[in-house]
Amino acid sequence: MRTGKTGWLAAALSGLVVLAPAAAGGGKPKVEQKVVLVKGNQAGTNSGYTIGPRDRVTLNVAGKVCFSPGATQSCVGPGGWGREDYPQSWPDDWNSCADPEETEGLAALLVDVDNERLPSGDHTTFSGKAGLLYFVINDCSLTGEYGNTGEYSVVVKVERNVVPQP
Ligand SMILES: [Ca+2]
Repeated sequence: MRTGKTGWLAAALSGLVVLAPAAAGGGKPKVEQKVVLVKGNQAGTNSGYTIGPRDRVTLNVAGKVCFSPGATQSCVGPGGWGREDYPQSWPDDWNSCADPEETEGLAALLVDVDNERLPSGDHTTFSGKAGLLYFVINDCSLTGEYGNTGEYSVVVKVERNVVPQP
């Protein structure tokens, strides 16, 4: 009985010791991580993270989005289909509408923070941005005749307050 009580007290105290540095704002930086699924048929997907200029964000992206129904050749990774031959290879898709960022790959995964966009590729790391972290599928035809299937799976890692103030 007595040993049990001491054991519990020791456990509680060691818990306090572990928590103390974080509560004091020192120690190891805070790291948050989760997987966000970005559907190919949705224009924007909220990551749920609001980031600050001193946060470092690291993204690792897997998965495929198919930008034209029933065409397996249209299935691409997060870099999308190259712009150079898009009009020649997919004339009907190309004619249907204007994509969000016409310099980036078709159906590529774009990162959007406060309307500032950059391509994620398979992997990217950035800092110095502030706002809600969104993902955008770079395709104007998300549903219907030229609609999309598939999704990207994004491992999002946010390290809080690890870079100097820009
Ligand atoms: Ca499409």
